[in-house]
Amino acid sequence: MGLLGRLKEGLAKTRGLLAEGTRGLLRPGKAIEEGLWEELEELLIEADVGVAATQRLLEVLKEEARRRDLKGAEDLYPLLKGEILRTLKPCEAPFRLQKERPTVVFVVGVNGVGKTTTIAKIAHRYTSQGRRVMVAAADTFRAAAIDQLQIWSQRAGAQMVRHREGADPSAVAYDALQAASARGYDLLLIDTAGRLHTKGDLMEELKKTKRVLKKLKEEAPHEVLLVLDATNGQNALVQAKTFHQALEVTGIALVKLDGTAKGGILVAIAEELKIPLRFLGVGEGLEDLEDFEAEAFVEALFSEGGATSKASA
Ligand SMILES: Nc1nc2c(ncn2[C@@H]2O[C@H](COP(=O)(O)OP(=O)(O)O)[C@@H](O)[C@H]2O)c(=O)[nH]1
Ligand SMILES: [Mg+2]
Repeated sequence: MGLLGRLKEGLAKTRGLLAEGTRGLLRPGKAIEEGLWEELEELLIEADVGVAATQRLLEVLKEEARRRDLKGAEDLYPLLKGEILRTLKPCEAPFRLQKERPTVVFVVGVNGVGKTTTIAKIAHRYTSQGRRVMVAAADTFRAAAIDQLQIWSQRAGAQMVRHREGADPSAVAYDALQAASARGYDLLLIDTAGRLHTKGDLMEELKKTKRVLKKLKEEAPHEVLLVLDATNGQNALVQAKTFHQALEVTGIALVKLDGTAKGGILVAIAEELKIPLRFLGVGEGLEDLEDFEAEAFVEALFSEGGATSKASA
């Protein structure tokens, strides 16, 4: 399946809610009147677009409708699609390796969001391109977490640095960076623990690991990649704010976009955080990782694919 195909498939449920919902609402024959705005507002909120983005989208649409003296709701549909694209576009900044080796990616996020899986997918992408990838098991909280990363790195063809369970995460990260630098690895991905973000000590521990990396190499980490689970909806936004405040997140991977109708959260993230969206996760396999491209995303989101589609003109 092609790139856009997989993305389209992953976004099926979000599309059902957001695109088919708005197409149903903004259909030919329906007039622009007060009730319509309320219905549209409800729909956008339900699709997890978030309060801030919803309010702004409505303002822009109302203003355009006034300015152009629009009467039919169907004229709002392309405007909405265009405005969502404009909101997402500034966050389009795909992940790239640095010229100097290794590019260091510090991967953070709440427990269970998909950090380890995403690391495996990124590792796989680069080993497939002939790059040398190292992963660091700095989630030392449970032995099972270390073993899980080991299995994934083997499958992805990446080298792994591990210490025993309960070891100091900073020490693992430090050793890995030293090894990756000495041996000329292209990419170092650091896995971390994600016990509840409400516990202050997790943030302190992560901050410490970041400091330790910096001590060894001024530019490291090149990326603080926050993994967010799309199925968490608005809660993902809350997590993002907490992590960003503590760690200055430089990139986001939004995963589990498959099988959720909450893909609209991407619009909320773009509206409120303006942090580059590096990756989209659309499944549990090594290949299920996409770069975020605003046009492709909006196309996939508003396409009329599937059995329920009408023939497009
Ligand atoms: N459907 C789906 N599941 C995912 C995706 N990414 C991760 N998962 C699943 O989420 C669960 C937790 O992932 P894991 O990487 O262990 O999370 P971590 O605790 O943050 O390291 C696993 O069952 C993964 O298979 C995704 O993009 N789509
Ligand atoms: Mg993990």
